[in-house]
Amino acid sequence: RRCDQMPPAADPPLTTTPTQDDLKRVAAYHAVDLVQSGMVLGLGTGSTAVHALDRIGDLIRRGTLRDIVGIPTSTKTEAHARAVGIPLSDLDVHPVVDLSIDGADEVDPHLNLIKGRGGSLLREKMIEGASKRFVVIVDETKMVNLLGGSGMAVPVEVIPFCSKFTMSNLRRLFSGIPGFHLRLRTTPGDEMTPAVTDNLNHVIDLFFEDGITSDLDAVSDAILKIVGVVEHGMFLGMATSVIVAGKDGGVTEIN
Ligand code: ABF
Repeated sequence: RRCDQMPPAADPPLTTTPTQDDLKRVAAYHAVDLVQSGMVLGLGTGSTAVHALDRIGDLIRRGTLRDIVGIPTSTKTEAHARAVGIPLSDLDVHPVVDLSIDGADEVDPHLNLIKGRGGSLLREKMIEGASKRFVVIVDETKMVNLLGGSGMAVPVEVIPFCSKFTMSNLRRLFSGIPGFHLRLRTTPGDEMTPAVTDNLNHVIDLFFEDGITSDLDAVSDAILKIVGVVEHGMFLGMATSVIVAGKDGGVTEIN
């Protein structure tokens, strides 16, 4: 892997003591430096990606970026992109995406990712998988040695029909792994109601206490084989590069 220090983005927005949100913004601005007029862009979801949306909208308004088409990875992103003036489309009309920019929950040294804490993993995977280039933007807290090792769940999107049945099949699949547990994601503030994704599905969060120590592709295949599973939040071998903003103000691109 190459690891390059990046020069400052066009408008460094940092104050003297950067907050985590400042770092997210720095990573996002660096990624937007890669955007060129005429591109079809995959627009990510989450608190890091939102800075990229704001920046793209700003550059469109200033006339620096022209003829941009954005493909949003969630209804939330769609609304935000519309509000900041990014023209929108979808994969049916634009099946090839030039560049996608999105955050992640965890990034391992091989640039494998866990995504989907925000519940948008299915559309993200479709759009980012259709991208010639997929640039991930994170602050340094997202870098891990082993996926799942920071206590982050691997989200699995499942159809709502008998999701408890699907959950037992997932439990059985990982029953031999010490410290493994799982739970149906619920709506914030209402533990009785399952959370519902943009695709009207449910999410089961898988927790691997010591991180995922077995082969990631094998884990991925095994999850996808369970009938009722729609997709999971492990994005393996998909990222082209990862832009990491550090507390020391340095920005690194790993590819
Ligand atoms: C989305 O944003 C998700 O896939 C991922 O869960 C999340 C990262 O969120 P944040 O940038 O808010 O930390 O892309």
